[in-house]
Amino acid sequence: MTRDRDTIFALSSGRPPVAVAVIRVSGPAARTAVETLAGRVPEPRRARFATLRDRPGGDVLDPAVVLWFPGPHSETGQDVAEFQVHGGRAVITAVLAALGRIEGLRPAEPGEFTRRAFENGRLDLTAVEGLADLIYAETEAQRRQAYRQLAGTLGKRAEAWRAQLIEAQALVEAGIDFSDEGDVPEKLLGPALATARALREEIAAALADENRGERLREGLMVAIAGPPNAGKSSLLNRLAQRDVAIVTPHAGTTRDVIEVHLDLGSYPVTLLDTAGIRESQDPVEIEGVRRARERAEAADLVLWVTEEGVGAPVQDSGQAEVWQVRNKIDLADAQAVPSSSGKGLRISALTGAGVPELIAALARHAEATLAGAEASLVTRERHRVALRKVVEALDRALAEGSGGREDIVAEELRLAARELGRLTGRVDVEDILDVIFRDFCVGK
Ligand SMILES: Nc1nc2c(ncn2[C@@H]2O[C@H](COP(=O)(O)OP(=O)(O)OP(=O)(O)O)[C@@H](O)[C@H]2O)c(=O)[nH]1
Ligand SMILES: [Mg+2]
Repeated sequence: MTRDRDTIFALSSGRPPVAVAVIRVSGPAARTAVETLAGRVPEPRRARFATLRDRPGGDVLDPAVVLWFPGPHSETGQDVAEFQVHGGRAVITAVLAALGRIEGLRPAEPGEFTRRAFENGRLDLTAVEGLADLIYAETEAQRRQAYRQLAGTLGKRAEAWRAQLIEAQALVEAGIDFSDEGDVPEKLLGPALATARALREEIAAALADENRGERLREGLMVAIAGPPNAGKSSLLNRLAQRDVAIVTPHAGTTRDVIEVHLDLGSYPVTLLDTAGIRESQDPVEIEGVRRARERAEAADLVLWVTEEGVGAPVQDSGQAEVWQVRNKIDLADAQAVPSSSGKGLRISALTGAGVPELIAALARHAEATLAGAEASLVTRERHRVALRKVVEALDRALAEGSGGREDIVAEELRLAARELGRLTGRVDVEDILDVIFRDFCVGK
């Protein structure tokens, strides 16, 4: 963490040209950066208008708003300066170049501001993940979920559990020290095991959420699959309301899996258009069909699209729930008789008949699957794995407790507390940090 001594800078706002660009600086030389470009350092947390120059008395770069957040009560825990400049490419380039010429300053790496916030104890690891989720949140439900995690719903709970476990462990260890004094150990072990039992139940309950938290974070996967030429890509385009996938009268048009993100009543749904499933000699199509099968099997829901009136094999697709969608009803004589159950839907991707009913059924399905998911504590596999390990350690502690092996009980409680410490990033996390911060953009 010696790199902490470097002062970093980056464009934190979006891709230029934009109205206003935000350039941030964090580190011990942040003050020098403000003095060099803007002259006087503003009062802490007060916006000040200043003319930025490439050096004191030098050429004017831009009229700007400057903010000064002295550490340790800043976002990164270090001195932080923020320049709000006109969001043109050349303005931004000139300001970044001027910063780069200052001794001790260098461009930030992706996620480096947040990483400093974590390393300086401003955010725990679950909050860091919540922050990443907030930036990538696409729907209202995802935003609320990310905010809860950033605010510490999981982090604070895990910390409280950890504190209780450490206390329980201390009781057991005290019992071991008094082990030649009659019933003292029993009096200490009993309460410790009671704590372990209560925590075990609470954590197991948090895990028994049918993966709702992860599903909301990642979006419900809905695969459109079926035989070639059934109108799968046409349906995708219709649901996406734009021309995402190529549609042609040739069977075997789609090869790659195409993804579209939809917001259905604030719930995220990822739609996948896949290659028509059939036997083929063409290696490209064979690969497309393989991918189609793989994605359909992993999806939460499969829309199995076939042509109305054409007998087609019914798909059996692993774990996923399957809805039969009969397309091209405009070609058949029959009127569209959309069903509201979500199953046995009849549509025309060409005219749009039956599509509103399909969307409504999907929205109801998303709601039924994801309702309440924002409240789920677990939003990532990482959390689930850690909490499972905690439950396992507590189970072992409880089993040993009845056998009177205090030393093993203490060790299992210590392991459980350590897992919770890893969850919030308090202990032993060097190995996972790169993975977590990799997802961040530059400037965050
Ligand atoms: N009349 C009619 N034609 C349709 C309808 N939906 C799709 N088509 C036509 O059917 C043909 C195939 O449509 P696609 O959407 O490319 O079908 P696909 O299932 O994606 O085909 P592959 O990618 O080859 O598996 C195109 O000529 C579409 O215009 C529909 O509802 N009615
Ligand atoms: Mg297609």
